[in-house]
Amino acid sequence: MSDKFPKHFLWGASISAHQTEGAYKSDGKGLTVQDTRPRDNHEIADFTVASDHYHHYKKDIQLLAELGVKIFRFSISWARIFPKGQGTINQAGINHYQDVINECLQHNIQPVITLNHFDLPQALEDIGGWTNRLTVDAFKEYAKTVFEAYGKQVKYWLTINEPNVMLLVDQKILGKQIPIKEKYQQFHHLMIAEKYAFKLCHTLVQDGKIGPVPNISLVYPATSSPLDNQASLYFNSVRNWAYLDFSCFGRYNTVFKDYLKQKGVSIHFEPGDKTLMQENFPDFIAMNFYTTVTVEKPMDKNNMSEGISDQQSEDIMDWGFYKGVTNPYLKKNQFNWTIDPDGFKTTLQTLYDRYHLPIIITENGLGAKDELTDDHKVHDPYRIDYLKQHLEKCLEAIKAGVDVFGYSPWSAIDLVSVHEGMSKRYGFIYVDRNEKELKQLKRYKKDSFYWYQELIKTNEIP
Ligand code: BGP
Repeated sequence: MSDKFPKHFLWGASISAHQTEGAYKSDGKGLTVQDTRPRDNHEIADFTVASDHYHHYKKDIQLLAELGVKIFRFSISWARIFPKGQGTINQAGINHYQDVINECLQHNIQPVITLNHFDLPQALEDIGGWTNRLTVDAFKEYAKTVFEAYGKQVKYWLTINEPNVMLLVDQKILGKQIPIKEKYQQFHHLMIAEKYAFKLCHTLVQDGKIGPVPNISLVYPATSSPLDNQASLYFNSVRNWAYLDFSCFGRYNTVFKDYLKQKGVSIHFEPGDKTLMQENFPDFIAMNFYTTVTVEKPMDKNNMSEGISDQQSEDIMDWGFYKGVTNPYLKKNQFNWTIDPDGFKTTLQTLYDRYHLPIIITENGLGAKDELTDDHKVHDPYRIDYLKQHLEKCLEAIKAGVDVFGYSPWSAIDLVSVHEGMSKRYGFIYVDRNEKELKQLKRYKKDSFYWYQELIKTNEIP
């Protein structure tokens, strides 16, 4: 087998609505939990402007066409379609995404649309958010509306971005602590909402394909101690498999159920949930991957609190179950996330053998403090290096039999990072957010843009 990727491999680039669009109140959009989220860190740039993709989408898509991508992954802001989360449709919101889709198709780029990426409409949060079962009904209404509006043109759909991270392990994303009893009920409601999305997509979108979007960080035991191995089993089962087992097998795994039992939590099922979950399944898995984590069994409760962010091993803490530790074998990026291309290959192999579904990588990339030079260049060899190493391992996984049909790294253009604001950039395209430039938000191609362009053109890693 050559070093080329499969013939019709879907090369792409990804973004989400709230991290790029800005225009947070324009054309009838309602507020979302990301607009109202408390920001304790002034490094976190506000989302009201973000990269102003809302007004720059034509330019951005034109740049993506120049890059050569076959797919563009973006999310729809639910609150642009339903400003109150449900009820009256905002036609301006429908029209906006129709324009974006048309623009993509004109450039032979297939949209891959995420239904919801961390930005629940605030009006639904006000009635209890995902704790309230009515939010599932509102999501059904929203999903049906967008499938009907765009289903003739858009064939690839993603459900809800990373419910596993957003709810189970990283409360920073929502900017608040969710009481433990609500947390797992919310998770169940998200799982049920996703099952409705599978069902609606398969009913309403001819030839439509839909998949879950987990963030997977493979978990290693810190040592060969049986207890550390048990800690990694629990963290893997909760963080990585609880979501996908429900999505792909229609059940929660026994380790997750035991974890809930030990925490004294139970999940309430409504009549009909069991049938729904056992009859509706995805067509593929859309995987987000950045890093791996290493855990040990926590033995000393002194000075330990519940972890709040899980991409940095040292922040992980769940007393009685697992505690994150430094992995001495792995390098880290500027933001303390481990870099683990071999772990990426292992993850792809593990995922494929567990679920037997085609995989598309919908996020992978390096967040860094990029610098714009005086002559408007961005030299980002570290990003090229990260992507190259991961793609080499991806190719090895494909050669070993894993069905990977696309790669859509994070991110197409610079955007507001969830944890670090604009100081952490991922894009192939630099967005100048200098005070002076704020009105224009000019775009500049980074070195990685040209590298990725070459890769797509040749279907081979340069
Ligand atoms: C994923 C999210 C993205 C993105 C990414 C990087 O979990 O789906 O929205 O933000 O993580 O995280 P950060 O922005 O904190 O670097």
